[in-house]
Amino acid sequence: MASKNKNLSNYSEKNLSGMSSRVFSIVVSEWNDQVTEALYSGAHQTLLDHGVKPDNIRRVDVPGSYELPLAAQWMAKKKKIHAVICLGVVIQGETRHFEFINQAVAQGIKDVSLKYNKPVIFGVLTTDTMKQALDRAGGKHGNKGDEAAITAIKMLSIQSK
Ligand code: DLZ
Repeated sequence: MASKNKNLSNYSEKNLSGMSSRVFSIVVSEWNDQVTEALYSGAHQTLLDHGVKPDNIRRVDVPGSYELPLAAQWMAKKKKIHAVICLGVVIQGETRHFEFINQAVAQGIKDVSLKYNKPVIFGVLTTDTMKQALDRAGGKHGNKGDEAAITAIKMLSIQSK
C-alpha cells in the first residue's frame, strides 16, 4: 500500500462534497469506552468537517464489539441511513476470545455491508495492549475513528459516481 494511504486521519479532499443530505449511523461499543469514546469523537468531528449535518448523525451504543454487526444491521436496514460506521476495540487477552470476537465482528460487518449494499465500515481496533489502542484513538498513530468516517464518505462518493 502506498505510504500516503496508510493513515487517513489527516485526509481531506475538496471533492468529497455532497454529504449534507447524507445520513450516517455510528455504532459504538461500550467495552473499553475510554478508547471508543475517542474513536467516536474523531468520527463525529470528521463527518461534521465534511459537511454532514449534526442531525444526520445517529449514534447507537452496544455492550461490546461482538454486538456491532447486529446493531449495524438494524441501522443499515433503514432506508434513510446511507452508511454505518462501527467503532470498537478488542484487546488481546490471555484467552482466545480475541480471535473469536475479531473474526465474528469482521465477518459480520462485511456481511451486513454486502446484504444492504451500503458502506458499513470496520472501525475496530484489534491490538495487543491498551497503549497501542490509545495510540490509534487520537494518539501518536492518529485516530481510527477519523479514518472510518473518511472511508464511509469516500465509499458514498464512489457509489454516487
Ligand atoms: C467478553 C469480551 C471480552 C473478553 N473482551 C472484549 C474486548 O476486548 N472488546 C470488546 O469490544 N468486547 C469484549 N468482550 C465483550 C463482547 O464483545 C460481547 O459484548 C460479550 O461477549 C457479550 O456478547
